[in-house]
Amino acid sequence: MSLKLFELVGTDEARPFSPFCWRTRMALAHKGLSAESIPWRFTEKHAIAPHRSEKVPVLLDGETAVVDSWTIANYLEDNYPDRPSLFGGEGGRAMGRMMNWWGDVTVVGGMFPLIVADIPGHLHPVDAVYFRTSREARLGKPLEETVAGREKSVEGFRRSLDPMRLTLRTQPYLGGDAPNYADYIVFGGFQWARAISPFKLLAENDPVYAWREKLLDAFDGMARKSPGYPV
Ligand SMILES: N[C@@H](CCC(=O)N[C@@H](CS)C(=O)NCC(=O)O)C(=O)O
Repeated sequence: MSLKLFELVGTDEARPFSPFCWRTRMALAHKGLSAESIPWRFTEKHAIAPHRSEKVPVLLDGETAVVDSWTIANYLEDNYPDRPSLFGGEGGRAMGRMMNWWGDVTVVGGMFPLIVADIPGHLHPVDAVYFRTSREARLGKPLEETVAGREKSVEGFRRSLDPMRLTLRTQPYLGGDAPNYADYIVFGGFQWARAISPFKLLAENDPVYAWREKLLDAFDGMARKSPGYPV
C-alpha cells in the first residue's frame, strides 16, 4: 500500500491549510493509515491535471487517484473496511453526506468572510495574486472589505453553530462517544482557520471550543502539532 496526498500549502510547506485536506488527514489518521504528503500550491494545476482535478485534496493509492474529500472518505471506508469505520454504518454515511454540505455551507462558508483577508500573507506572490483575483471576483469586493467588522459579524457565525452546540450537550462528539467523519468535516474548517488566521472564531467558554481542543489532541496531537495561530 502506497498512499500519497496532495495538500494545499503556502510559503510554509509544513503548514497545510485547506479545510478539505484536513478532513482527509483526519480520516486517514482515524483509519490508522499514513500518506506521504505532496505539498501543492494554488497555481500548480499542472501537478494534479493528470489526476483530472483542479483542486485538492487528491489522494493517490498506488495507481488509483481519488479526488474530492467526500469521495476520498467513502473510498477509504470501502477500500479499508477492516480499519476503524469513518461512518459507523450506512445510516452514518447517509447522515455524513448532509454533514458534509453543512460543513461546506455553514462552517467553511461562514468562516470564509471572517478570515479570507489573512490568507494571501501566507502565500507566495504568484499564488497570492491568483487567490486575491479569483476570490475578489467571486465576492465582488476586496478581501479587506469582506472581513471589515468581523469582531461583530463573528457573532452570527457563532450562532450558526447552535445545532452542533446543542448536540454536544448530550454527547461528546458528533459521532457519539467517539469522533467520526462528521467531526472531521467540521474540524477541517477550524484547522484551516487556525493555520492562516489569528482571528478568534470561538469564545473559550463555548462547548464547541472544548470539542475543538479534544480534536486538536486526537491522534497524538497531530492537528495541534501542525503550525497554526493560538486559538
Ligand atoms: N469539494 C471539494 C473542494 C476542494 C477545494 O475547494 N479545494 C481548494 C483548496 S481549499 C482548492 O484546491 N482550490 C483550488 C483553487 O481555488 O484554484 C472537496 O471537498 O475536496
